Amino acid sequence: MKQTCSVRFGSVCIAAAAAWLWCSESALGQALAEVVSGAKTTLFVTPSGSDSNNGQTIRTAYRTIQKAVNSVPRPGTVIVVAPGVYAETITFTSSTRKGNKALPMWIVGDVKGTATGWPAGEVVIDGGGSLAYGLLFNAGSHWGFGSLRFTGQTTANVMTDASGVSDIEFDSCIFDVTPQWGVYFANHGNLELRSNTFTRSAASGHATYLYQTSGSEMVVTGNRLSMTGGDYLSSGYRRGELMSGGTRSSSAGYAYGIIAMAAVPGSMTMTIQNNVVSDAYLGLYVYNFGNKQKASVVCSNNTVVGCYYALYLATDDKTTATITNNIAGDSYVSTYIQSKNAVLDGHLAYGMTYDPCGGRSWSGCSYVTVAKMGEVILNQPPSFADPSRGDFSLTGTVGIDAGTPTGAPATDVTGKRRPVDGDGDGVARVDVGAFESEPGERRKAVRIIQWREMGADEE
Ligand SMILES: [Ca+2]
Repeated sequence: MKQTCSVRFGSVCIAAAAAWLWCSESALGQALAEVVSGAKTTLFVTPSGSDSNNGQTIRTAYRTIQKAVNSVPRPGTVIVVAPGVYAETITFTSSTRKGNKALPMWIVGDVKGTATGWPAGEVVIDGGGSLAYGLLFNAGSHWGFGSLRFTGQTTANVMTDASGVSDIEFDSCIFDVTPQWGVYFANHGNLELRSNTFTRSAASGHATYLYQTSGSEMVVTGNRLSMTGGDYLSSGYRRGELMSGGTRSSSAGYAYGIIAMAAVPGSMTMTIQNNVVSDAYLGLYVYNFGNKQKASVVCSNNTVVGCYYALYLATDDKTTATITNNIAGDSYVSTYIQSKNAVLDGHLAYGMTYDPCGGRSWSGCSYVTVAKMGEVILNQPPSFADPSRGDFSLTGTVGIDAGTPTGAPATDVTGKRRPVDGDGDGVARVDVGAFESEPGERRKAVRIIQWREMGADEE
């Protein structure tokens, strides 16, 4: 596939995927620092450690994360991992100790070096192009993972297909999506994905596949991904092309962005907010069918562009849905909603290659079935600050102060409080999309945390 190299260093192309390897300071810093400081027990893993140590001090650290996981003495244990490369698959089995709701376990990358005294740097779980998984859950509950980078796996960065895996959280991690899957979670219980970044340099691979069949809660907030790196709108998805003739699942043709599905025995809430997705076959897919009791979905303030389907949301009649303040644009089908008990409001749709509603009001359009249709802004393209670098903050007037308070998260994808009075009329209103803009704010450059060289065949 011909791609444009937007940034060069000498003769080396360092653009595309590289532009996506950034994350918000707020997400990386505070919450995980609190996790470390609140630990009941701390175990350490460093590149110079040894698995014959006791892991209880930095000087007596383990070498592998697996050894630390196997040695956890009690709930509330935090495993602090020093910057470096860890070439292993970390497996959770029925004999792995479980946390509980009050005292979860955490594995935290000490990317700033403050907890281990090591020089700041990434904490990389590296499959080396030969290991199938970075994390493999055959069992396990109440484990969290923060500030880790997963790269070099061949099948999935993170995998479970086992019932009984529940209350797993990923916060501020980076997933270099494998040629098949990034986060593959099926038949699991409660799951939270917060402030993670997904990148892809291979020609195939899906960011997520989430299908929850037990528990009561799924949270997917503040994640960012592009299936074509920084080559914004370079894929054929928005023109209705599937690319490379792929057919389904792990093949090249249908790159999934966020796939969030649930069918559980009890009551269920899904919260899908502040995600930024571009250039995928299915950008944001929310599917809530087969629940035995009442379910609710809040899908708000997401920015999804450059897809075949940008926002695709379908629920059964037991489910109520709040679908507000989303941007779904520059896509073949921007919006497909089948959710009888849904409210759709503050919705910005534009750049529809195929417009099933014929450019008219969406009332009565079979592609959008909801109980209550609020404001839909049609065919007014917003102006994004720097989308090829993942910065989809609004710089023009379209979409600013155009949202509804209903369903809006209290902060935006960067952690900024919302609403802000972005149009200067003295009234603070929520913006549509994942970013909340200041009036006349000079955009702060996103923080690039690592460049990656692109393969020659992609130049
Ligand atoms: Ca605003």
